[in-house]
Amino acid sequence: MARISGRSLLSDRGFLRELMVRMMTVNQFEEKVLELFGEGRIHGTMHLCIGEEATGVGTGAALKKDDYMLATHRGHGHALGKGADVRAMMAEMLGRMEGSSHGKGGSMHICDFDKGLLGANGIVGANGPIACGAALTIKMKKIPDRVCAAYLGDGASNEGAVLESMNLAAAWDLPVLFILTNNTYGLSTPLERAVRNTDLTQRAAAFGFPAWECDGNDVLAVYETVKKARDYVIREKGPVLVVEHTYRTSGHSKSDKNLYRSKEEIQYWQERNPIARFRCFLTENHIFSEEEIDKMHEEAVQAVADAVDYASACPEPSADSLEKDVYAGEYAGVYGDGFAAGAKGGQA
Ligand SMILES: Cc1ncc(C[n+]2csc(CCOP(=O)(O)OP(=O)(O)O)c2C)c(N)n1
Ligand SMILES: [Mg+2]
Repeated sequence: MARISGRSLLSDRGFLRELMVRMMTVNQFEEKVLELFGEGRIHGTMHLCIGEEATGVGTGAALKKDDYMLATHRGHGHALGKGADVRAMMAEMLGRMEGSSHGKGGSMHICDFDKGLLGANGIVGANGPIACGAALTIKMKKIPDRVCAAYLGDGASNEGAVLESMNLAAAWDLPVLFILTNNTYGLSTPLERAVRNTDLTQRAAAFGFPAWECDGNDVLAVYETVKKARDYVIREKGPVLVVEHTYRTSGHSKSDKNLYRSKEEIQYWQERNPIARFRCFLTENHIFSEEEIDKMHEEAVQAVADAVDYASACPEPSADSLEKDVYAGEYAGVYGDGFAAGAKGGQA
């Protein structure tokens, strides 16, 4: 089993504990929503990040609270990693009023503005342009020490909108941190069938900005790499790309029958999952005992169980609120008078 980096962090037990509890919470959240979906309590579809827990948690830990962040369709771990409220997320999954989008969005519309999470997005690649907008706000308002982190998948990295955003962020010196989670598949297509050049860090070089890559199943490597990249964005006032190599052991979405990959391949990665690896690291280095780590697991189980109890007791949105919270019009003022005038005139 590959060694985990991060020796200099060994003495910060509180931080290491927090990383582990968060990864376990992401994992428990995923297992629980899968169960609730099976019981018919969650509608639509959802994309789980089982096997990728270190990417959202390691990245989120390296971002500051006020940093903006945009999650993908596979965004539960991104959101929880940034500190999003578990109860509000579960309420959203169950379609309740107390959900982060008042129960009208579900899995792909999780947001938490207080934590900088501007939203998850079901449109593959859309985070690129939105990140440029958020980063332009940071730049124009001269907000100090803030970046906008945009998650993208390996599949999304071939979208025109993403490549155009990378160019724009570079040309306009925007503080965008592109976080590319390379889980080696875009739906059922392996990376090497989608591109000739599988070195995704070279995307950044093409547009004139730096990139770093890391083992995305090693939570400390992710944390250290994103921290270094964030520092660069702040110091140099321009974009950076981080490529986090990982693997999704869950299916692409609820309808995936896993026909494009072997059981052996999935099992290989299950054995290298980030939570098991971090457990080994913590016990082998005598930082925590097995019993202490079991307690962390129990804490995560409890947090998710509490969220389900809370969400189950919340009301569903009423039928007469069907159009509320759905269209941009009522928020037009947020974007300034120009947008509001356009919206009223039917042109927005
Ligand atoms: C613009 C757009 N095209 C296609 C889809 C359908 N779709 C949903 S997820 C997905 C694969 C995305 O792959 P990747 O970016 O690698 O993210 P991953 O699912 O692996 O996390 C596709 C093609 C979509 N939602 N949006
Ligand atoms: Mg992918």
